[in-house]
Amino acid sequence: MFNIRSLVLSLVASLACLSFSTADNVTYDSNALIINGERRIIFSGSIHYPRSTDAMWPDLIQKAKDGGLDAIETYIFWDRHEPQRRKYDFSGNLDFIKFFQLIQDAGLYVVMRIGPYVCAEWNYGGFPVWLHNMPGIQLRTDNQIYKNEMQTFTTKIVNMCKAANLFASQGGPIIIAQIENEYGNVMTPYGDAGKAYINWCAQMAESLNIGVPWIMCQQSDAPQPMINTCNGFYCDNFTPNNPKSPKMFTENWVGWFKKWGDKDPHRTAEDVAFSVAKFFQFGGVLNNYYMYHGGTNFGRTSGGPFITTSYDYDAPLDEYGNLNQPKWGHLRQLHASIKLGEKILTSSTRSDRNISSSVTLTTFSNPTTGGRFCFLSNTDASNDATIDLQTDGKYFVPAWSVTILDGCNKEVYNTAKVNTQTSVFVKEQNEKENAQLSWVWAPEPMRDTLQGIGKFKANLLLEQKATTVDFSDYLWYMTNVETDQTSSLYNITLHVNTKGHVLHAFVNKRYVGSQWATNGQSFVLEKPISLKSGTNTITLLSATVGLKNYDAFYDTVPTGIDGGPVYLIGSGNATTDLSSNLWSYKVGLNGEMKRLYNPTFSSRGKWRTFDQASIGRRMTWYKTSFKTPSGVDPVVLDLQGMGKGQAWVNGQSIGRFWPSFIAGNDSCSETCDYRGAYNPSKCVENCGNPSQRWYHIPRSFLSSDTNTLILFEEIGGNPEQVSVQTVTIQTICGHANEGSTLELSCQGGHIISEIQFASYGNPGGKCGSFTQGLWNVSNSILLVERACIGMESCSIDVSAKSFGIGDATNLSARLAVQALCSND
Ligand SMILES: *[C@@H]1O[C@H](CO)[C@@H](O)[C@H](O)[C@H]1NC(C)=O
Ligand SMILES: *[C@@H]1O[C@H](CO)[C@@H](O)[C@H](O)[C@H]1NC(C)=O
Ligand SMILES: *[C@@H]1O[C@H](CO)[C@@H](O)[C@H](O)[C@H]1NC(C)=O
Ligand SMILES: *[C@@H]1O[C@H](CO)[C@@H](O)[C@H](O)[C@H]1NC(C)=O
Ligand SMILES: *[C@@H]1O[C@H](CO)[C@@H](O)[C@H](O)[C@H]1NC(C)=O
Ligand SMILES: *[C@@H]1O[C@H](CO)[C@@H](O)[C@H](O)[C@H]1NC(C)=O
Ligand SMILES: CC(=O)N[C@H]1CO[C@H](CO)[C@@H](O)[C@@H]1O
Repeated sequence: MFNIRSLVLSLVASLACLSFSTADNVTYDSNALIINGERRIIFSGSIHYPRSTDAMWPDLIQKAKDGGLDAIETYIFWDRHEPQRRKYDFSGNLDFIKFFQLIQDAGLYVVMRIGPYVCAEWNYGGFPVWLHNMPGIQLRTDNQIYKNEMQTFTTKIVNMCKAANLFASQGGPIIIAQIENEYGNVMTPYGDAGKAYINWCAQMAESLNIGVPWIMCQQSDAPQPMINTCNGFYCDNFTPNNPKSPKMFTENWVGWFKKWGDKDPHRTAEDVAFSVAKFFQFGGVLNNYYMYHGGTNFGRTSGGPFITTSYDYDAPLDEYGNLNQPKWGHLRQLHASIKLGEKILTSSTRSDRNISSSVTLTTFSNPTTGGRFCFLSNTDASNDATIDLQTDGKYFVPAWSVTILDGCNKEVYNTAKVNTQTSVFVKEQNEKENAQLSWVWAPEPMRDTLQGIGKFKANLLLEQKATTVDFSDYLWYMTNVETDQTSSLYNITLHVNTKGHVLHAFVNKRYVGSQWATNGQSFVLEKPISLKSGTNTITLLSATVGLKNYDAFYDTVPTGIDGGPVYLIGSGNATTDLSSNLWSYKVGLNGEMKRLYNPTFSSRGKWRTFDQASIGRRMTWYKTSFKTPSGVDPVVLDLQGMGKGQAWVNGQSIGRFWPSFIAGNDSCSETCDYRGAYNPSKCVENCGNPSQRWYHIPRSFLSSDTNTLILFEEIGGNPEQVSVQTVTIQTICGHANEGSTLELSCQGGHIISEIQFASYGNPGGKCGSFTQGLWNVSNSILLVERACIGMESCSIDVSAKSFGIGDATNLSARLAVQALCSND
């Protein structure tokens, strides 16, 4: 049948296309992304829009641009956008269209990784849990029910982008899109169905006609024309499966994620730069930092089990959006240096010459223009090298570093020579009104559940996420046990097998104990209990702490008591199996249902005066108010002293907290050697302290004056220690070599108020403990003070001339500075 409406629509659509003369044509070959005929190398960085607030986006995007990025990458988070089937949410920090438009306004491109499986240490890998409950469904395989849902969601996202003209082919910023995610890593157990699924993904994606290339990461058998790409710490050895595909590094892990109980990960700026430089040395075309800004897992979005609320990732922009120096600046200089060679790198033949077993000179030369660009790498993890390139010069290449030679004869960058400032942040409490917060508290109403009264019943122990549909972290399992005169009532053990993540047990309304496994996996709770004659009520509260997000069939991994078994073990090991008793169930906490976390509804709670007895209570709500700290510095909540729970500011969740979970104290060391292959246990910090003590309160969550803070405490803590603080840059340090410029900068409107150390000569030590060397220019401090005091930022020429000792450049001379930033 002739369809006049679709004809009109397609006319309108083609007219719309015509009117966008700025449409970008994105193609590629093995050496370049080609945008409107221009051969490009692309630096990109991951910023996940729901891990910050829309108010933070413009600043993050600007800092990414200032850092020398061409593009911003993000996943699309299905579980947030479709929390209930066919009920969508694109509001607030889920408005990815606005995020993309802001990126375009800043003049940057977008790499859109739809997934819609995203992993990302995100709750359930980004899948909505209702998907799991659809009858007959199997996720990430050749299953029609799943494929229909995936196609419906993917098409919706693509259509939203098309409607807003966001694809480069329409004049928009999106230059690349991704379907699926790291499927190749887990594909084998899915067998032939997995292979069929990945082919279907490719065809489905292609059929959406977006006019820009599609990629699949970690998919070595990616069906054409999908471009397979690499994720890891180093990808210089990676080769795409099609010789015509550009070599792309979709996830260069700049640090690592953190779990409750973990130390703080740290990957050095030198090693990240080494990884990137080597990638371009061996023909890389696009490098994406995962993450560029990691941000925060607000609410219950963290994956798991046991991913922390902070997703800082040791990224170039820290959790709060501050420059993480020297990483941000060192990479910025790297980008500028590689871009010097962009034309040559994207249009030349490459030749490698092994100078020794660990030193390689790579030369890109353009036969037409005669232009040359070189990388000189030293992959030895302990020995520096001095390389004589004859007429092209002599170069000192430290161990585990790459030197970039513009024109093959001028060192413009070395990955191990850091010329960027280090910034040291402090957290401080500075509003006198907030010095002593005054609290009230309310017990979580548990009368019903402690009496075994739930909302529905079953003769088995249910799997948790299928039962709660992840509406809450909490599921109550309750049953009754009758004892007659002949049963023994004492010395009984309650024995519960659970798949995790945390379990609290009560018998006859009395708390008998809690337990969890250090890794969030299965464990057995065994507690001595006493029964009474007659009816006894056993109440078990199971809590999840982020649903699993990775591995083959991860989505089917059970949580909660799921089948148990649950036993009562009496004298002589007489065992009563309660697993197929009649169990009563209730999803969530009464306080959650009443929305006690929301100031508008919190009057539904029975708030009581705080006294010493209010400290250390399990299953307790706490409420206070605080004044918004002045200024623009990021605001954090110091939850030292609290146990485990969730925190809300003015009704908005700032995430789960668990500061009582202490990181092990065994593997931190004072020194961190950037040399040698990185792994997440290398250079860790914060041993023996809470895995996460501070929790970000985005300023957009705050009112102009007074705010309500509400905590739910599950295991007991002391709110008297809680404090509202700001994150302020305090000390900045810089270290630069002869011939370079040392740039120093405070952030957030602060100025340089004191030069604590300055030495032009051969100073030693590091930030916080610089020392004078064997020689120095005695008025170094005066010269630096003159250039910097009272300034937000300053730059100093590191040369003999500017330090007044003539023109003779002393190649070994360096300048080290330590300065204080302050408010006035
Ligand atoms: C896009 O560019 C490629 C070459 O890079 C060219 O073959 C193709 O015709 C161009 N397409 C459009 C629509 O301009
Ligand atoms: C240089 O050495 C590496 C191994 O260290 C080898 O893979 C590569 O082929 C060598 N390149 C040349 C040009 O000899
Ligand atoms: C319970 O066991 C302890 C030893 O484990 C024993 O001393 C005590 O008498 C027992 N109580 C009863 C009531 O059986
Ligand atoms: C009860 O079982 C435990 C562990 O299975 C065992 O160590 C213990 O000896 C048993 N006790 C009796 C009295 O059988
Ligand atoms: C490290 O932790 C262990 C147990 O967590 C403790 O016994 C030990 O004293 C701690 N060591 C230091 C140096 O803090
Ligand atoms: C240059 O550096 C050396 C040490 O490497 C030092 O002894 C010498 O005094 C310096 N020269 C000048 C002109 O400062
Ligand atoms: C070895 C040397 O020259 N040290 C000098 C460095 O500068 C300070 C003043 O800033 C002098 O006190 C040292 O003697």
